[in-house]
Amino acid sequence: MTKFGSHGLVWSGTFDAEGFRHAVRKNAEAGFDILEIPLLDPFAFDVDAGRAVVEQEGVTVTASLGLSAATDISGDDPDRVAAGERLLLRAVDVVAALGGRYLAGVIYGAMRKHEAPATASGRRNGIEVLRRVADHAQAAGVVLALEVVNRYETNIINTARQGVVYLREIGHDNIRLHLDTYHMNIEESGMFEPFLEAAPMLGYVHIGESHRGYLGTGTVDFDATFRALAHIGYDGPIVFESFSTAIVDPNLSNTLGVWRNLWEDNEDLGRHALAFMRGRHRAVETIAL
Ligand code: FUD
Repeated sequence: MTKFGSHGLVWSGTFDAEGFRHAVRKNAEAGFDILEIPLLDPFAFDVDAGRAVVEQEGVTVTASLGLSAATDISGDDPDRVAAGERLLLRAVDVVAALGGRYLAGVIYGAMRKHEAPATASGRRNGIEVLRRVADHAQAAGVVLALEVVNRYETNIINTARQGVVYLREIGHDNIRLHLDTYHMNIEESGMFEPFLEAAPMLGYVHIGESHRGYLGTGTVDFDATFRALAHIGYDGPIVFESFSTAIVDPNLSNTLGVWRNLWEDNEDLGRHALAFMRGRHRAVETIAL
């Protein structure tokens, strides 16, 4: 059975014990099976409090993050590369402690606008770190999923095809691809073929609209998206992601350029998103039968 989730920033801008519990409850009330925790600073996350929330509320979590300039593992500054490796190892430990199975997002380099292409040596640094982090994750029962994002957020992988090449280069069976319809809508030539191309490596999917607001009110071709997911028999997490100035995490919101208020009522947004995704998902399943 396909599991649907939502990104934590739909519900809360903070992920201390109180913010986390609030997000978990709202996420469950809206009917989602999974909550994705934005784990940009895993050292600030209170693991004991987090574990208590998970046990009390009975939620399934995943986590995602984007590295910063100070933790860019795909650069040429050894201190930053080492800091990035420490951060990723800690993020894996947090996910494992919460009983989660996936660490996703821009975990292969700094999530920001780069002013130049990645260097060959920087790219190699990132790959070496990822292999070690993937070993550590594998031992902890956590899968890494590298998110393909648009050109303003990485200079490493902007398309599914580049993601496949990159994963082959890394050559680690505990690293999967993470595709996001918002980014695909900017960089890909369509929404069907990239999923087919990524199929054998696809481990995580974000469903986001072109303006990152209500699903179905922008330009993303969700019919093609869900047809492709059904066609390849994708059965991993499908997580709704949306951002508005109504809920702000100063770090993540500023990095992603969330300057517009696309919604106020996150309960309505979440319920709508789940119904929308389930509806498309069922429609293509019915056709496939
Ligand atoms: C970034 C993005 C996100 C990000 C994650 C961090 O544009 O799409 O998935 O990596 O939200 O929590």
